Parts: sequence; structure tokens; C-alpha cells
Amino acid sequence: MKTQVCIVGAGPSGLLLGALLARAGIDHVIVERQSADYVLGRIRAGVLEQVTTDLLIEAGVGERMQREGLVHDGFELLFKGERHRIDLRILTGGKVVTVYGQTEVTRDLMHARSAQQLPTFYEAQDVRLHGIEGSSPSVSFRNKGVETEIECEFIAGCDGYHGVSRQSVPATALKTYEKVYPFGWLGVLADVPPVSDELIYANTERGFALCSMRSATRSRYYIQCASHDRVEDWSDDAFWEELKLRLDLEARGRLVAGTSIEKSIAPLRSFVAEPMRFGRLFLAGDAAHIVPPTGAKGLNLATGDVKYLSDALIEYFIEKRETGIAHYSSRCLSRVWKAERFSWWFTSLMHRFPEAGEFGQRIQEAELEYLVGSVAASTSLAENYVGLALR
Ligand code: FAS
Ligand code: PHB
Repeated sequence: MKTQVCIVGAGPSGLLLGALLARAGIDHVIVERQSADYVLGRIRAGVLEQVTTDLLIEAGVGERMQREGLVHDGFELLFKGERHRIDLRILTGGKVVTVYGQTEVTRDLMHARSAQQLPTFYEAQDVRLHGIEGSSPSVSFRNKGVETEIECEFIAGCDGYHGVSRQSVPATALKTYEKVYPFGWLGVLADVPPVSDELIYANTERGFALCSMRSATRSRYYIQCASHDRVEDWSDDAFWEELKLRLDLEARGRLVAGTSIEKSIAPLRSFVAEPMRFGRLFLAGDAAHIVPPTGAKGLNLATGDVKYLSDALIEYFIEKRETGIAHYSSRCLSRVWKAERFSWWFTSLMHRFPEAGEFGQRIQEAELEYLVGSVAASTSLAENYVGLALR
């Protein structure tokens, strides 16, 4: 089988890249290790930056997001028992974010792809990349027991942190940077009304908590937990009791508990692999970088990479120019590192670090008090939270 671009991974990065290439008439195939249902079952991100919502509309899959997504023009910081609102719209001169689950983004992209009958191999086994340093790379895999090989001109590694693409780059050609945080996030999805109309990020002496949502009837909550915690260690009741202890009195009174429809623990790490291009292989999204979810940047960084990569591939195949592919890695990494810095900063500010002790807690509270009292500091937080423009 031959194509112009083989995309490895059918998460948001791979599916969005496929949608943008299809609109430009560029032949491509997606190869995904899991089933479509499994991909949809992963509960991940919840906040979309304007860059992401604009891209979904450009890709022709933004209609339901525009109808059902919740536009948020602010969020609240909770510390020392009090909430302080960060007004995104005023502080950034009109920018906002949209609350719309990654699961729904993936569902919309899958539906559009299926309606166009674009070639997608799910449940591909033993996916391997070949010839990425030459001019005729290929991707091989077992499809329903049949050995299959796709010859292509470029491979887009959109297969996430644990994927095969980054591992296919010779170790001597790749520089990686990593920081692992000494805690995780225990997340619960429940069909209960959100505790507030906007997100609440809480810094408490018991640890971080986040009150988010998916709709007016479905809530998403997180609490910081120990790295060694296992999800079976946390009953729903234990989760709701701990969350209440991390909220202010008003939120505690409004909190509606319920049965979890999803409950999982995500480890927190910062990770970057450089460069994001090696020969005919391009890395995009979590395959190249990971941020702690505090700043809601993971999915939004992935869509930024995909915009740069789709523009570069369209320029190469349609205009026969190579400027975009030559600068892909440096353009992505400039934006990636700024988001890595913001996500590290916000995580460091909001979480309890065991070794920092009471002094560390007071320093965090002092920084938060300064931040909510300073237009300059709040503006910096707001413009990073709504997302930096694509250059
Ligand atoms: P993904 O990991 O989503 O997709 C990669 C795809 O490649 C998967 O479908 C996988 O099955 C497939 N794949 C893997 N190996 C393969 C192989 N060898 N062959 C073929 N296919 C292969 N971001 C936020 O903004 N907010 C959050 O709250 C948040 N929570 C998260 C919680 C968890 C547990 C994780 C892991 C991430 C979270 N993220 C969050 C970040 C997340 O949303 C990612 O940024 C987003 O999924 C990135 O999308 P992709 O780059 O497509 O990678
Ligand atoms: C979510 O709703 O899943 C979410 C929202 C904001 C974050 C992280 C996760 O910073």
C-alpha cells in the first residue's frame, strides 16, 4: 500500500492532522494500536485554547464544539480558604477558553473521518517504522493477522508518550529532558452538577484540588494524591470526603457527590524530546512532549504542533517548497518550552511538595496573594492560560 503521509496514532494529534491533510487533498493513512472505543474511553483534557477551537473549525469538525462547548472567560484560585477570580477576558483583551472534553473532540474527529471513509487501521499490532533516514520510509504492522506495509514519503509520529515513533529515532540523535513530580492526580468523572460555573484551582495544606466540568450535568474533579497511590485505594466516598476538605465553605456546601463513571490516577511529569523531526519522521503531540495537566496545555500544545506540521506538509506537496518542514521542529519547540515553563510554574505554585514543609506553603501563599493583587502578575497568568499565539 502506498500513500503520501502515514500517521501513527489516532488520538487527537493524529486525527486532527488527518482531517487537515484530507481538506488539502493530501493522501494519508492512520495506523492505531487500539480500538476506536478504547481511544474514546480515555478521559483526558477538558479545556481548549482559542488556537485549538479555531483549528477544529478549520478542519471542519467544530460545529458540535461551538454548539455544546462552554465558553469560560475566567477561573478562580482558591487559597487560605478564599476564592479569587482571574478574569481572562479583561486581562487578555478579549481571549477566552472553551470547556469541551478531549473525548468529544476525538469523537467529532472520528465521525468526520468515518463519514469521509478515510483509511484508518485500528487494532494494528506490532507497528514498526522503517527507513526514516532515507527518502522512502514505511510503516509495517499486523492487521487482523495479516502482515501489512505502508510505503510513504513522510511519517507523522502522533502515538503519544509510550508510542513507537520516538523510540524509532536513534538514541544518539535525540536529546530528552524530564522532570517527574512527587505526586499524581486522582481524577473522577461523575454525572453531578458542577460545584461552580467556572473552574476552581485550589492550593491547600492538604494538597491541590481542581473543580472542572464537561457540561451543566457532568463534572470532572481532581485531587493531588501520592505517587504510590493506586486507584483501588480510593473509594468514591473517600474521594468526595477529601475533595470537600480542600474546598472553601461555600463550595463545600454546594458540592454534589455521586457515583464515579471514570476514576483514574495520572502521573505528573514534564518531558521534551528534541528535535521533533528526524529525516522523514515528524513527532507531534505527546510523542514529543508532556506537561503536567495543571495548566491545561497538553492537548493544546498537540494541536499547535499539528497546525505547523499540516502547513509544512501542504507546502511541500502542493507548493513544492521545503521551508515548513525544515523549520518544523524549531517552530514547535519554541512554543513547547514556553508551555512547559508555564505548566511547571503553575504546578509548583499550586501543589503541596512534601520536602518544602510549612515554609514552602507560606511562600506559595505569599506568591498567590501577590498574584491576585497585581494586574501585571494576573495578566501573565491569564495570557499563558488562554494560550500563546502560533507564530
Ligand atoms: P495521545 O496519547 O492522546 O494519542 C496517541 C495515540 O497513539 C493513542 O490512541 C495510542 O493508542 C496510539 N498509539 C500508541 N502507541 C502506538 C503504536 N505503537 N502504534 C500505533 N498507535 C499507537 N491534557 C490536558 O490538557 N488536560 C488534562 O487534564 C489532561 N489529562 C491527562 C491524563 C492522562 C492520564 C494523560 C496520559 C494525558 C492527559 N492530558 C491532559 C494530556 C493529553 O490530553 C494529551 O496532551 C493528548 O492526549 C495528546 O494527544 P496525542 O498527541 O494525540 O496523544
Ligand atoms: C479537565 O477538565 O480535565 C481539566 C481542566 C483544567 C486543567 C486540567 C484538566 O488544568
